[in-house]
Amino acid sequence: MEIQTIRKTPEARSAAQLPDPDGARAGFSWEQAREMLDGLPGGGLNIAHEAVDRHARGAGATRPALIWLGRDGDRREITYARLADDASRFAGVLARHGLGPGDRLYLLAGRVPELYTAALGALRAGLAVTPLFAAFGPEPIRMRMEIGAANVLVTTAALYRRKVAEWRTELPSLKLVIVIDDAAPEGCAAWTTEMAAAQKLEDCAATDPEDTALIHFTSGTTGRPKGVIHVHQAVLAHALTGRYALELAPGVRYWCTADPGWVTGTSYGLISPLVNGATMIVDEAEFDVARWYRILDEEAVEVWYTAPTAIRRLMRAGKKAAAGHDFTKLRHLASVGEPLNPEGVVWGEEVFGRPFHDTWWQTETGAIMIANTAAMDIQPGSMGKPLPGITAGILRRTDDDALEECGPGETGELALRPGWPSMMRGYLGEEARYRKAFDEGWYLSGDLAQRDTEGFFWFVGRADDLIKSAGHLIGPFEVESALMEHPAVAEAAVIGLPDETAGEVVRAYVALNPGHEPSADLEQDIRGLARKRLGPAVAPREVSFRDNLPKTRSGKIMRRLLKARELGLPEGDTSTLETEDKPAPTPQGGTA
Ligand code: 6R9
Repeated sequence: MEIQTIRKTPEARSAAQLPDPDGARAGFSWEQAREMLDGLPGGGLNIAHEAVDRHARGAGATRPALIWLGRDGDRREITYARLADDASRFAGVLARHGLGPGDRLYLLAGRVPELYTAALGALRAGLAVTPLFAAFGPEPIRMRMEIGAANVLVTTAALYRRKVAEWRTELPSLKLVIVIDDAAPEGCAAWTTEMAAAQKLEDCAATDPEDTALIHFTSGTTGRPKGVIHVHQAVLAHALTGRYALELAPGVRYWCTADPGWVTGTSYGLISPLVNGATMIVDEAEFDVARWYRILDEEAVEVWYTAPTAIRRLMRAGKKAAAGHDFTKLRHLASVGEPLNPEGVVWGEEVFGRPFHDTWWQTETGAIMIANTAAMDIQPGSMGKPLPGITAGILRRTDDDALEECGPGETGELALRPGWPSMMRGYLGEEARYRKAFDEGWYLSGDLAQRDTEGFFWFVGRADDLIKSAGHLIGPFEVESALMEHPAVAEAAVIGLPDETAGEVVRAYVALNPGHEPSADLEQDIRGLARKRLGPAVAPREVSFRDNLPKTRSGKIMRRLLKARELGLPEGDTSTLETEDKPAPTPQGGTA
């Protein structure tokens, strides 16, 4: 189909929070943007204070902060005053256990109100917060809690029993486990008992803007997952980008479908909407076509932030599935996490009367960097333009290993000039890895992209082997390590193969140890082990047997060669496959 520029009406343009992104950039400074925040006495800054306390003390007190939709039909409205109250009480729970600044709290639960209370309470008490996916298996959970030396875990009894209990004693840093349910397993404290026994922590911890607030784990191509450090100051970027890219404002009914285990569900499913005084819809249930249309309609959602995998699944269900619903309240639709096909953008217009607005960012950037804002005309398929305060470039390496900017339409690595408030401050315990992400004053994103003559950015693919499956960023190494634990497996290689709905699916290739023969039973057994260890979101969909896997002379598995072969693509310049620290000069097929 022929995809044309989607032009915004003058009314839409003037109603937008950001009149003209190119114009707004010129007069913009982060210093001035600080007016959006309140701040603590003495120059301190705390995300929880900005997100709830200040609204709870003012005109926003009785406004719903969170509308919670339970899996089984419960519906609860929690006002800003109530949320601030609960968070202060939970901060008191932590203080009562002697926990405070310097300690680390992990969250492992579904999207229940306590998760939001715990995150805000911990920030208020000065702890660093790490949300994990409840769908993770025990292995990724344990690895992330070890790397971060977790001190407190908030979870459910079932998740604790299934995923933590077995190895808990091997993590000495973990002093306290609080389960949200009433009946706590041995060695755990119960949420209601703790909350009843605690005093509210009246004063917010006097955190400095540069104190660690959030640690989000993201995958790397090699080695362990990376703990990305974000500071309280990041809240300024959450505030501003939420307003400009998502049209958030006081009272706006907003639904972010992302789980807080993913950075999107924390930056834009918790902090940004609250800082902007919006009302967030939180749905406990997993994706379901009929349920989602009903929520958009019945909850009168005005701003919706979702992901291409979900959009594709809705598209697949057909337009009929949306029939009979009223979407007239919906003012702004946005997407993140994977390439948004032009068809998806246009489909938004057809079904909701509004196009989807693609946004681009990463765990490392902490907030939206490039976006199609409400006032902009949309080039379907483009990620949009850098927001005010953000400088982006497309770079390539010269023969003498320097960086230079590419011309319009040329593919290179998408890079950003550091300096915005939510830029990561480090990878936990991995200074060298952190430093490697920067060169010549640029942060190198690991994505390949192009910029056109009008300044729109277009995603091309990843420069490395990371896999994006249904929005999850998956490190092949972590999956390979789990496969290697199977006694029959001698070697494993994991790649992403294109998939119509999930974008990419995880596919594993294994070579067997002597004495083992390929069979359907063995395949199932290996896949079963991976699923148990890693959880369904990360485990390979399929495992194929190979006599041997392509390797470099130094013994590194050449995932990209495997992928090129699998997809029947040219194998390209294999010299680039030997190192993992340099982007390949050309995009790899199948990822865009
Ligand atoms: C927020 C988030 C980051 C990687 C990123 C890129 C991919 C994100 C995208 C996109 C194409 C977009 N990605 N947004 N690709 N178009 N609009 O996704 O963080 O999980 O760290 O993933 O996701 O490859 O580098 P994270």
